[in-house]
Amino acid sequence: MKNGRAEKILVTGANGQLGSVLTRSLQGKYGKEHIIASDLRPAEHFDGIFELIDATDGPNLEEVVRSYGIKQIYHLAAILSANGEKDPLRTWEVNMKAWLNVLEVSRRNGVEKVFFPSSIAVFGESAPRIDTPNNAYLDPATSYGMSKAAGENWGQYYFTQYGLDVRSLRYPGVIGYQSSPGGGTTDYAVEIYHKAVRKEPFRCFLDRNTVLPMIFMDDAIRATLELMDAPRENIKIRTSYNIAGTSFSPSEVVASIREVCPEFEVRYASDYRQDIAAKWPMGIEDTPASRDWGWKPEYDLSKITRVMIQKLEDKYADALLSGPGRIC
Ligand code: NAD
Ligand code: AKB
Repeated sequence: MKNGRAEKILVTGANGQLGSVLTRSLQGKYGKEHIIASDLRPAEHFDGIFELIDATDGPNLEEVVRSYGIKQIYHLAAILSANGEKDPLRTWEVNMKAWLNVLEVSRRNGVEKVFFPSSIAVFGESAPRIDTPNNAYLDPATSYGMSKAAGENWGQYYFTQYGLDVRSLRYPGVIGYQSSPGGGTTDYAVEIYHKAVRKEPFRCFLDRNTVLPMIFMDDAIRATLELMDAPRENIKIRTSYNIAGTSFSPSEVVASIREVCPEFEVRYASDYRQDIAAKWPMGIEDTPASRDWGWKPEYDLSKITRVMIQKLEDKYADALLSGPGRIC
């Protein structure tokens, strides 16, 4: 906000799981006329300003940034971990090229603040898997994780070399009822709720005891906005901040769902995504985020389950025989 007037903000990857919810939150906070949503694909049922941008196309990105006089960019466009392993070189190419375009276009065109979503995927076998500290050694095992680790360092580089106010969070797996996940290793933890509410059996692609860090969408969005609102001098970490939400395994989420839907059926059939998950932390330590800008999560597993089931029951109510509130 400058002189009481909201600045123009660009969101890349705005059609995605996080991007679609973040865009609506930004519209609510700053006004629809100040938010420019963008993605590779046209947006469906979107109310607001939308531009088709392939973030790997620097001139296209620069033209939009100039024409709207963009002052902040939330760069969410990326290929995620599981899809990323199907074509690792393309994942590196897309994720790195898009991010370097965002940084360079920002530097050249007076963009003041940039958000980069990193991930627990930056950690690999050398980091402690329990309470992984912010400054643990990074040896990611996926192309996606390598692009996020390199991306964090590029963000820090543009901050130290050019003073660009780059801020970043390492999100755990994000769970929300508002949107569908886009090809990650933690996607099971969203799909499982949809299956439970639709009374369909769930085939889990991770082993039952694989504990991973997770965060509820509302916490993830609030963390993003709180980080971006914090005074510049409070941001001591310019690579990326760990943020913890909660941690659980597939069997724990199943138990939590069965408290509400006792008939829920699950079969375990792990695939290549189990190998990715096995090298990620089980829980991350986020003291720097709470110390520097006051981060505190609000959702644990039982609260996530309660809200997911309630909201998805509402969503599917028309299609379900038992009607709202009586799904299980
Ligand atoms: P998603 O896959 O749901 O959405 C990504 C969006 O980016 C898609 O709409 C896709 O069309 C778009 N996109 C891909 N390539 C593009 C390009 N070249 N130009 C423009 N748009 C392009 O992902 P998400 O879950 O919304 O994640 C958003 C960001 O947050 C990503 O950077 C991701 O790495 C990060 N993140 C997500 C999670 C999570 O659990 N969702 C966890 C950690 C980090
Ligand atoms: C993925 O599984 O790829 C994402 C992430 C944790 O970065 N959800």
